[in-house]
Amino acid sequence: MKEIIVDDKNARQYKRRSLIAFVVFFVMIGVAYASWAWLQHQPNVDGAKAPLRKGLEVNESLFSKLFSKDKLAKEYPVSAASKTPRVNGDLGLADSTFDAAKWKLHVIKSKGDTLLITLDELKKLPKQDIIFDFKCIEGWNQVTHWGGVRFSDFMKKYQLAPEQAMQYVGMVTPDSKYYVGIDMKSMLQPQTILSYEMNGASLPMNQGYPLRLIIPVKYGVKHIKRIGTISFANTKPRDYWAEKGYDYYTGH
Ligand SMILES: Nc1nc2c(c(=O)[nH]1)N[C@H]1C(S)=C(S)[C@@H](COP(=O)(O)O)O[C@H]1N2
Ligand SMILES: [Mo]
Repeated sequence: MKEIIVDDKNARQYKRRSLIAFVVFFVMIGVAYASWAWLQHQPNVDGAKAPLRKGLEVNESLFSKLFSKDKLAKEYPVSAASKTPRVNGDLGLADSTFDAAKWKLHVIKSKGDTLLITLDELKKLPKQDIIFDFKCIEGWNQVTHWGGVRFSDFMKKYQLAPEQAMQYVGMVTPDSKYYVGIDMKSMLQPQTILSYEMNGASLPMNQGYPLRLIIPVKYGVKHIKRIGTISFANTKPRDYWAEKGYDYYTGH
């Protein structure tokens, strides 16, 4: 008799637990659906839902803190560089009215006045070569060889100290179709160059003639080809791929 009572109690307990598990399961499905529905109603910020953008921003500040000015990309011997580097991305390069002979780099200073700088003037500054593993977020990488002027030397030469004290650099193609925003710390890395040479020769048109950015601590998206204008800001300049939902920072 005693046995039966115990069994009965166990069975009741078992039934109750199954019921609880069942209810919890459906409540969780409900919560998951409600969260998803809520997210759909959140505004977009820079191409990502606001709460997710917040997550990206937390990542970003974490990375900027971990990232020190001395953390350089690995360099390679000239012999390791690809002879025929891959061409990827032509936004901002298709403008048929672009006249390479008339190109000048526009530098918008913090007070609003603009410097116009020719390629010959840039070539008079000390030349820096860099051979590094170029990485694209699409999943390919390649050792490539570039030459140009260090961004930090460029800032010194053109007396851009007030601008250098600002937090971000914005760069735009002459036709405004491609644009990047980059933190000043990364721009001032000694490996970051305004590049006018690839494999010791003038930049090919499709790789950004006459001037592109090479910034080895960042993924390919930030290496803007054919820079038209450089500007400075304490708020994030527009960034083509960040607006499509990619991480603004994209360092590695
Ligand atoms: N103007 C411009 N610059 C650009 C791009 C672009 O579409 N337009 N694509 C970027 C991307 S995604 C990569 S991976 C590199 C590729 O450089 P490459 O063509 O020299 O390989 O350029 C970057 N710079
Ligand atoms: Mo890329």
